[in-house]
Amino acid sequence: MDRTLIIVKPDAVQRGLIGEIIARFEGRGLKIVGMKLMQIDEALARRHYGVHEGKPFFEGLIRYITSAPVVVMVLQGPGAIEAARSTMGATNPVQAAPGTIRADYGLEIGRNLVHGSDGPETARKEIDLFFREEELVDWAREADRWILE
Ligand code: DAT
Ligand code: MG
Repeated sequence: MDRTLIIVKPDAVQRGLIGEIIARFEGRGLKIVGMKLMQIDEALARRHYGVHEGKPFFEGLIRYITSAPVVVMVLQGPGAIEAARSTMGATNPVQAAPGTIRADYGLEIGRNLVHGSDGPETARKEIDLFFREEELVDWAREADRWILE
């Protein structure tokens, strides 16, 4: 089963949108197999966003993601990466489709509320970066037979 790493970013936590954002993913049928509130330190932020190092927005991105607590989650389900990305919407909230998290709650690319892994390899790397194996819970959800054929 596919897994993806989601981060409810500092702006979303500060704005009281944790529950709203989790509900979008949960309602869609993605299963939460890991979740915690934490404050990302600079070293972890630089590793997580390593692919963007050197870009003009990089230092601002590091300041933003370390500026307040975040909620990190591992979501599981068929096509979890793509499903989560489409629920999030485009990177720039003004270009995101209405109904997506970023469109419904955001206006600027630097305050876009939520992170989701962009591919299977990134997902594996990001999950390892944020969670120890024993922090992930492999549980049977009773509703699965009504969500998954
Ligand atoms: P995504 O978060 O949709 O995967 P990304 O991986 O390209 O987008 O970029 C990571 C984050 O960096 C993104 O959520 C917001 C910020 N960012 C990306 N491009 C930016 C830009 N041109 N200006 C400012 N911030 C940017
Ligand atoms: Mg990305």
